Amino acid sequence: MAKKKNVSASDTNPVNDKIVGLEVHKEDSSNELMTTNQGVRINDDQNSLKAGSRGATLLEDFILREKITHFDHERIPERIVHARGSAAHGVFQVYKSLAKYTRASFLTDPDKVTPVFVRFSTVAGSRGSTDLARDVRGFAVKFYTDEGNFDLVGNNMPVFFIQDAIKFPDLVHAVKPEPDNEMPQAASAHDTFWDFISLMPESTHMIMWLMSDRAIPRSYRMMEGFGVHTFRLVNEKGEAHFVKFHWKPLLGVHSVAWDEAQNISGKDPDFHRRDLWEAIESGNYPEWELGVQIVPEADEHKFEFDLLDPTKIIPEEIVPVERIGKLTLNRNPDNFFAETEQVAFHVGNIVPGIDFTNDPLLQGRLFSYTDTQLIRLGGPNFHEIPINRPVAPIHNNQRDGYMRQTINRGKTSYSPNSLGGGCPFQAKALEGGFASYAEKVDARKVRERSPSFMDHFSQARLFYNSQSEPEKNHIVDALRFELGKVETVSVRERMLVILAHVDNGLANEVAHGLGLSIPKTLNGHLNQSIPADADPQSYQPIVKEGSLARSESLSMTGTIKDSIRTRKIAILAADGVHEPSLTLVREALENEGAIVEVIAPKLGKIIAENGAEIAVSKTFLTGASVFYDAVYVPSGINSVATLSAEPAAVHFLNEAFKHCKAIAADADALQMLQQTYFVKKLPEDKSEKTALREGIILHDNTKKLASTFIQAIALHRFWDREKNRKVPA
Ligand code: HDE
Repeated sequence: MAKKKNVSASDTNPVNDKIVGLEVHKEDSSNELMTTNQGVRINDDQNSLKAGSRGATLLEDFILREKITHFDHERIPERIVHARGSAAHGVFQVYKSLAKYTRASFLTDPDKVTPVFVRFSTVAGSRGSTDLARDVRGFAVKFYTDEGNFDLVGNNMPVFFIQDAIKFPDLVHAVKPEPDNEMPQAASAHDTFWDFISLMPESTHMIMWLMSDRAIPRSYRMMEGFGVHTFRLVNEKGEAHFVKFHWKPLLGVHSVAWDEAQNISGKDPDFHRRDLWEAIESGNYPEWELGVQIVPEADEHKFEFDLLDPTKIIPEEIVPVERIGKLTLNRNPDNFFAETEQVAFHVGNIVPGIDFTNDPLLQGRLFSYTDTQLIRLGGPNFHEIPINRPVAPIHNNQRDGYMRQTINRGKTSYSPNSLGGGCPFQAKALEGGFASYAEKVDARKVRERSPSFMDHFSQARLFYNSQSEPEKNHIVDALRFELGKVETVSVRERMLVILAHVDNGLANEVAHGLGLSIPKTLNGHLNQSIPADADPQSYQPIVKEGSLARSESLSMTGTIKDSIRTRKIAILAADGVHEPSLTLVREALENEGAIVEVIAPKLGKIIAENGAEIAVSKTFLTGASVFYDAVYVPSGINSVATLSAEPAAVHFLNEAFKHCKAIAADADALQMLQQTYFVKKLPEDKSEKTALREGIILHDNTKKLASTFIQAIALHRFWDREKNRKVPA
């Protein structure tokens, strides 16, 4: 049990109870002889057994048969949603006891280090699809607590498309590739998705998030996570509070540009996977703080939305997020399939001190996750797969089934029993036995939606109004892109009506891009998701204004922008580069924790002006500006001349400009910038203020350049550059 502080999150070779537990299952072939699965040593793994060297292969070749049979069965069904994912091990530690709210041991003992396994994912694409799809990201955390596994199976957006689990198969059928031609892959920009959405106004708030840059994160390490549903925390006395869970990344919340995302998808579809892997390998352990919004039970009905409605947030202005602990990912898996693919999350895995609410989406999920693992992992014993095993011991009367690993001893597998001494015993609450929160239920069985769920637009509007100008423009662009890919005009028009309920300006701008106008009247009702015998009127959205005009935390503008830690910076150079400048800037960046790579016309080394040799990381063929957060061009007459004549180098800069990244160049490297299309937009003065406004740093003093460049990179992007939308690159 992880009672003692046995690991520090920053250990370079972190060990915790879960890691130790996994150890016994590991295999390492170094210096070993090859065997069959029966342990028989293999003498020839190159040739099958034949009747003569040119003869037919013999059926008796058990080595060939075993190898091929295993191979034939190496694939399991991919997850129906969240198929594409990447994961890592880590630890969680609470800052101070939350005993006032919960009895969960991992939330009450600040000395306790709880092992975790976290899987990030996209939703719609297949296992091999791009990381940079416009999509929701899964953020699933398995806490191996000493009281059993607690899974916080969340997303990087705080709301969801639908309010009731019964609509989930419809939503997923609509967003997945269309069934006749299996197109498009990992994309929502197609008719069936928008057809469904345009008939389901409850999805409007989520659509605002999905069309925002939150759907194209810069890194898994730079996105928020949310439990989405309202859960309950229950303390030792049995008192409950409602709770919403948040993950706040310590590197801030940052996204890429849509054009950049599409480029990355072609050049490195593993971009997020690689980023996570490399950060952990290099000791840059990703960190998040766990936040909670706590609401007393008595306040359940005090909000202008329903706490049980998963299409609503509790604005942070109304209930602040209290940061209660830290998650650190500090170890990559050893084997993708065994760990990342076979991990089985379940929103229903809770521990004493945490409980559910009646959110109808959550209630449906409670069924779905076990059910899906049964087919995906092939039987009821998936909890025995090493990555899924709790660190807490398991004792019960469940037995047998496919792939059973545990060898249960004794005669009794039933309870009550006397032959087995009554074992295993039920645990009293004081012994840590789970007791469900005794919520009072007194109701009729109905298939209905509560009227308190019917305000579908006020929070969508709150989200839109809380965005900065560039963020709003990105939403307009995203909608124009997505609806532009929709071929059915009536679907586009229905969406315009929905958007008009959010903001007329938004709807008009999207309409303009689609060459349409917002239809005056809708053919039929806004909400078409109505039971056959219900009054359609009672299912129509309630259109109302929320009391809050803006909520700062919904915009990424105010996120953390004071560090360049783990940011990737390209230095463009060729033979003849001025080595002292290159080295000074490189060292200044690296001192701040950035990762610097030299890009040159060819691999190997470049010879600097002063004869120094500089190793090249990538060429213009293997590197691209979309892999970097910023770019620097050092001086050196020959280097600058070579790069200026190299179209790929000029393109590199043009693209970095287009994607609003910080660009620095020594004054002597100006010739290079003169080849770019943004030459006319170069700042006129060299003041730091201008440089930090424009994101272009030109300086003859390399030291000053470096310090301004560092501040500029920390600002992430200079979205205002997009005001002039003529950005070819
Ligand atoms: Fe999931 N979801 N989901 N989901 N979900 C799955 O379980 C489901 C929902 C989420 O990295 C599946 O093991 C239903 C909301 C994540 O392995 C499946 C409903 C949220 C992951 C399933 C929802 C999520 C899943 C597919 C509506 C955010 C990936 C494979 C009632 C709070 C976990 C699997 C991983 C995966 C069902 C809605 C998050 C089919 C029925 C809301 C992060 O069971």
